[in-house]
Amino acid sequence: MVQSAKPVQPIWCPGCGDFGVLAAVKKAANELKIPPYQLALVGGIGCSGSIHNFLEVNGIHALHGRLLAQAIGVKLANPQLTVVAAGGDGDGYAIGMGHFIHAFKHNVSLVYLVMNNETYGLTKGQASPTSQIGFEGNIEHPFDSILTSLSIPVPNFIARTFSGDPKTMTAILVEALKFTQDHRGFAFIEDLSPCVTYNDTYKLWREKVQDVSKLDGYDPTDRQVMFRLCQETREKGKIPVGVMHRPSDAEKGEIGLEKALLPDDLGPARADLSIDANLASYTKLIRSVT
Ligand SMILES: Cc1ncc(C[n+]2csc(CCOP(=O)(O)OP(=O)(O)O)c2C)c(N)n1
Ligand code: SF4
Ligand SMILES: [Mg+2]
Repeated sequence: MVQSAKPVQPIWCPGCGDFGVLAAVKKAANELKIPPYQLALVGGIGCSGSIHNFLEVNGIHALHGRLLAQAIGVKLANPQLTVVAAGGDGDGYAIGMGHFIHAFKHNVSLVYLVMNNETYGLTKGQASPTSQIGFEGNIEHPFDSILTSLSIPVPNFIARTFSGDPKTMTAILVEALKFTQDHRGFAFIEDLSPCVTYNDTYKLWREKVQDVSKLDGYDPTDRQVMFRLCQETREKGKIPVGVMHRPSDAEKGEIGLEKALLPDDLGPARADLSIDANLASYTKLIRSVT
């Protein structure tokens, strides 16, 4: 559903980590001076996915697990928009997992922001793909989105942030937004965003987060190094946060899929489809089928 109404007050529980994400989106958009009409926010289904209702921007409430498909459609329809897809860990890593993996490969220039609270918040706290063993009877190992994304050899931007550190989160979001505005491809950020009602992990995550940029050998242009650092950090019982992949200068350039498909920057939303402007093409098309 495309939203045109004025923003409303957040409906989140007081203290929900998603407030930190909302504040970071506002600050980053202000810092980059993105006017509301240039920003499109595609929300998933879940507490997190309602974020677009609380900002005066172009907003779409997508189907559960399908926000990336819709966000990609928005960017390809109008590549001049800055596009952010925002949803939960259930939305992105369960029903939406197929779209998640393919988004790295498609490499369309948009920011995908996953608010990971290790639970299905909206439906009252069931286990999600990132839940720890023992949470609500969960007996499966938690999924790690960063290790997965580092294993896909496409020059995407990859990061993990924590709602308890809004300053760093805003700085990383600014970098990710710029990356997509420069048509450099897909930018993925997983934000650790505690659900204070069903899985309050604030205290635990404060103790566990490890800034990867402080680790010996940190090099976000080298996937192998970052995979090893993240894996070692996990084995020590810590959660790696920070920028995990930032393509090297050699990989720079306008390589987002929208550039390959629409080199003139004009998507169908802004193209002149009038008969006069396209008479030669229409004639050619009709002749080819008659
Ligand atoms: C197709 C479909 N399946 C299931 C649901 C029920 N449902 C609504 S939200 C949700 C999960 C929300 O969890 P998450 O994506 O982690 O978001 P959170 O609420 O934690 O922010 C589910 C399973 C649905 N709305 N649509
Ligand atoms: S249920 Fe959890 S995720 Fe949903 S608004 Fe409340 S604290 Fe946030
Ligand atoms: Mg969730």
